[in-house]
Amino acid sequence: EIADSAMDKLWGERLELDAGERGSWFKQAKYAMFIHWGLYSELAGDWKGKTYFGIGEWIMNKYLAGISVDDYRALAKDFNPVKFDAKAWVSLAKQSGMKYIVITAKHHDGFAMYGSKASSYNIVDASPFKRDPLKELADECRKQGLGFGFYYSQYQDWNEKDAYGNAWDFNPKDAQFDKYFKEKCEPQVRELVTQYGDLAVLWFDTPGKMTKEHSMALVNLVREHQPRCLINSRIGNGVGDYSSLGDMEIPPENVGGLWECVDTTNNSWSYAWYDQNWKSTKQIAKNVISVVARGGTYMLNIGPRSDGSIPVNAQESLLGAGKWIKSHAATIYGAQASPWEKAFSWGDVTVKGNKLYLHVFKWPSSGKIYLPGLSNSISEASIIGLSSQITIAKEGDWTVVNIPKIQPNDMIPVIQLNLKGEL
Ligand code: JFZ
Repeated sequence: EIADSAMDKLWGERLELDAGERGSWFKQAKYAMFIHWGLYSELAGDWKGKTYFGIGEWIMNKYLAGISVDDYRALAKDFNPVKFDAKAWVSLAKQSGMKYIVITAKHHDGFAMYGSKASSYNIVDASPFKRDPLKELADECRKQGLGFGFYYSQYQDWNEKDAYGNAWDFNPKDAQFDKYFKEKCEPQVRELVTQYGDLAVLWFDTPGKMTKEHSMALVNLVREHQPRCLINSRIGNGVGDYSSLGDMEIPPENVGGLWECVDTTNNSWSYAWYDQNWKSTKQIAKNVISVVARGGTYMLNIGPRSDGSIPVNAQESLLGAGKWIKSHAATIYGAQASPWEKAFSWGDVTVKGNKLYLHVFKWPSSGKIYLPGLSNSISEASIIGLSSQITIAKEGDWTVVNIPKIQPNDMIPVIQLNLKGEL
């Protein structure tokens, strides 16, 4: 539990944002991979034999293990992800149905996971690995046709005494944020937007007390070099392109504007040795559907180990969900929010043009699905990928969809209704 009142405004706020034409690809993509990977992955939630449950990438922080800067920096000497395989990571995302990848270039701990000239505290210069894994990922994403983007902690940097939120004192009196900003933050963001090809997303985090000038300086830097790159709302001061909602939150009702829900495959962002709470294949598919049905994008995180391997349980759940998503692609990619604005007891609805997609999470044993207030008549009804018989009846204001009493053989069956006329 983080109690410091200085943390109050750290997370940022929910805003309705829209990037206009620049956001059109985002409305299509709908599903992305988030990756938290850094020196904290090496600790995996454990410091000197004690486990700190919860937010593993925060383990250095004074509210968790309170690791000194020197002790933490020493972790870099052992960071050697010999099993890292950009091709395998990108293939996993692709086969899971994800359309872009966002990875931690620098988290709050301040360690750059790429070759940075602006700070020698980076994987190429301070670790035995010597390679730039993020360059390899960027190139591989381009090769396999996925988008690529960076997470960058612009405000908190616990390695820098001038950045907000150093390891012991969140707001030291002699801190000169502008100095950190000019000497590390800006130069590193410049590296990221100039040395890795086209970026889909620059994902900032915990804006805290960022001034509008500082937020805008980063926005302008991104725009100058990457005019098509989207910026998330955690840049602060309302100047982003799309809104990142609170972590792991699927909103109960439709949300307008461009937004995403960020979530994890288990309960942790970074790799945690103890966390086996893996989401099932069905849960992941359900979450993708539910977020799309509310109007958003789902960005689902994995936490690779420090050796570069990805827990097999995470891979299996993702690939299982991917198999379902790929065989129901039309109901997810580019689909829009449910006209009913919230979920039904049996499932949830997405829309494309004059087509309604009824995703049935809990098959009703009555063999009937009731849709309230739909005035259109229906020209065609089917179950995607199956030849089951479906009939439609109207009972007053209700449209009754008559389906088989037994669930057809699909993890989440989808009933497609083609409407006559506009929705
Ligand atoms: C931030 C980070 O502090 C955390 O380590 C992780 O990277 C996560 C994705 O983002 O934590 C947050 C940020 C915002 C909220 C919650 C946790 N929020 O808005 O609810």
